[in-house]
Amino acid sequence: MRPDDRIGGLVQSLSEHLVKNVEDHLLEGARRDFLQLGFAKLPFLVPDHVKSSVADEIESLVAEHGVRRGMRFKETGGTPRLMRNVRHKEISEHGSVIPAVYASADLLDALGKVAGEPVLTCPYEPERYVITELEQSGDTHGWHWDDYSFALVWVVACPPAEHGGFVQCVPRTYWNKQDPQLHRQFIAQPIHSFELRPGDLYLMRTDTTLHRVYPLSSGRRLIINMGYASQGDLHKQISHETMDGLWNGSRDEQAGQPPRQTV
Ligand SMILES: O=C(O)CCC(=O)C(=O)O
Ligand SMILES: [Fe+2]
Repeated sequence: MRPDDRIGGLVQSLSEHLVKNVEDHLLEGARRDFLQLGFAKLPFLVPDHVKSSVADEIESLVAEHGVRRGMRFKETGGTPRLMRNVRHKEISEHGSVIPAVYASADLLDALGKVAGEPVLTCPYEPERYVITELEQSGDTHGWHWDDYSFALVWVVACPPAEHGGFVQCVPRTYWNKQDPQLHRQFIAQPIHSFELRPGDLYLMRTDTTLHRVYPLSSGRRLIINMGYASQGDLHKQISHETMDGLWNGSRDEQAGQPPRQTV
């Protein structure tokens, strides 16, 4: 089979699965979670063989193009990012399954039912997809918000919660990049925590949900984050300090200071 036919076949079988197997009550349950928590697990959204093809591509991209990073951002209160990444540029140059699945019209349509509003491909390309691997003790994607409204995260590897790697979030919070006040957000509202397993997907309202990945004590966690925009995002002035810092080199790295390993 030619590569293009294989990718076309995968996108087609994702569409058929979404139409035939993903019943409305599943999307309605996810919609309720999403409204209440800013987070909804969607393991049923994608058939197993499409998950495997995406996972295989992620594994080979991280092996070939993964770059170790350690950074902190004042815009999120100095929280750490200790991880290995593959950026949009390398994924779009060397990947084929991920870019095709990302743009599937039927996938966007299903996500729109969970979000309760249209879910659009991200106008800022570096935020479309990023692979993140946590591989060392203390690795974490520290507390932050994202610039765009939605993230669909596909979990390829994740340790049991005893070893960290679960997601925590505080919905209905607003990002003031000049003064993020993380402690005030934690005091004002409860933090919700969710265990994830390999094969899970989740959708998060990432611009108004403060979130992080609990630091790993052992094991390995590998995900791809697919970022999507709302219609409102298209009219906002969005600055990209944390994304540009994260994926183009860090201030800590540039200053030659290894980040401290704190939680
Ligand atoms: O790894 C995760 O589950 C979340 C990733 C994330 O928040 C991000 O890439 O912005
Ligand atoms: Fe995020």
